[in-house]
Amino acid sequence: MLTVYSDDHRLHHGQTELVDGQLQPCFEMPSRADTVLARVKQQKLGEVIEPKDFGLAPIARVHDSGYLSFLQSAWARWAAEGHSCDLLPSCFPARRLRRDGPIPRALIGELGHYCFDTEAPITAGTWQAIYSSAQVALTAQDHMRQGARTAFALCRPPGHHAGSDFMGGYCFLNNVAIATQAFLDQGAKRVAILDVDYHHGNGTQEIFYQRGDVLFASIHGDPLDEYPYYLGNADETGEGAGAGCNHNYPLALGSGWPVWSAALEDACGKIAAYAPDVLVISLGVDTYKEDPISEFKLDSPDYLAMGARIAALGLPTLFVMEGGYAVEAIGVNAVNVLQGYEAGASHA
Ligand code: SP5
Ligand code: ZN
Repeated sequence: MLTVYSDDHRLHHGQTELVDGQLQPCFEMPSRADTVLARVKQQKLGEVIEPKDFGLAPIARVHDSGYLSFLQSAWARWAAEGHSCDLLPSCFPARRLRRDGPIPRALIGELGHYCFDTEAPITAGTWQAIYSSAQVALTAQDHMRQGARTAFALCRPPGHHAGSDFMGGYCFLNNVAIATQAFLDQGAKRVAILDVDYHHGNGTQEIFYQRGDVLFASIHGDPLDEYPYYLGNADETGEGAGAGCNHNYPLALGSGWPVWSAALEDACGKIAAYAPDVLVISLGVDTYKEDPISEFKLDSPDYLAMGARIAALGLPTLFVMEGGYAVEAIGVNAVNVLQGYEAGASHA
C-alpha cells in the first residue's frame, strides 16, 4: 500500500489547548505523525511519497470561501496586532446570538464565528500544514483514481471535526471530505465514509448531511458523555436527498472490541447495501485502551481485525489518518488496520 506523507505537518505545532479548565500541552503533536511513519517504514508497508499540489480548487469544493480566507490570513493579522503566542478563540455565538449576522471585524470575534472550541490553536505555520495535509489526502485519492485499490494518506493535522465553515477538535480542513468530493467530481456516483475515530466526525456529517451521493457512518463515544457533545446521536439520519444516508453508532464509554465490532458489523451492512464505488476511512486510533483522552478499550490486535472486516467489503478503500494520542502506540495500531486490510484483501 502506498503512503502519502509531507513533513510540512511540523509547521503546525500548537503550544497549548484549553481543556478541563486548564491550558495544557496539545495532545495533537508532530511526534504523532513520526510514530506512524516509522511504523509504515519498519513494516515495509510500501512506497512513501510526497504529495503533489492540486491547488485550492478541490479544497474550495468543500469549504466556504470566507472561512478559507480567514484561515489563510489569521496568523498574519494576529502577528500584526503584536501577538506571538498561539491564537485561540474565547467567545462563541450560542443560541440567539447572531451566527448568520455580520461577521465581526475583530479577529477574536471572527475566530469565534468560525470555530467551536478552544482546542485548535492557530500558529504561524498552521495554514501551510493544513494545506499540505489536504494535498496528502488528494494525492492518495489521485493514486486511486489512477487505478490503485487502496492508499494511505498520513494526514496531520487531522480533519473530521472541521465542517464547511468551522474548525475545532484539532481540525481545520476536512481531509476526508475533500478527498471524497474529489472522487465524486471525477465520476464516482456514490462514496461511503466510515469514521472509526473515537470522536464523532461532526464536520464530515455536517458537510454531507443533505447529500444522497455520500453515506456517512461513524462509531464513537456517546456525545451525551463525550466530545464533541453536540452532534453524533443515533437519531441524526440525514436530511433531504441525504435522508437515510447518515448512520451514527454512539457507544457507551468503556466499550471494548465486542461492542465496538458489533457496531462495525452493522455499519458494514449499511455500506454494502449502499453499494458505493469507493470507501473512505477516517482512521482514528484513539479507540485504544491507553489513549490519554479517550474511554474505549480496543487493544492492538483488534486493529488487525478491524482492517480485515473493512477488506471483506471488497471495495476500493482510501485510509485517511485522524486522531490517536497514545503516541508510542498509534504507529502499531494504525498500521495494524492497514495490514489487516491487506491480509483480508488478499484472501478476498
Ligand atoms: C481528531 C480528534 O481526535 N480530535 C479530538 C479532539 C478531542 N478533544 C477533547 C479533549 C478533552 C480532553 N479531556 C482529557 C481528559 C484527560 N483525563
Ligand atoms: Zn478523535
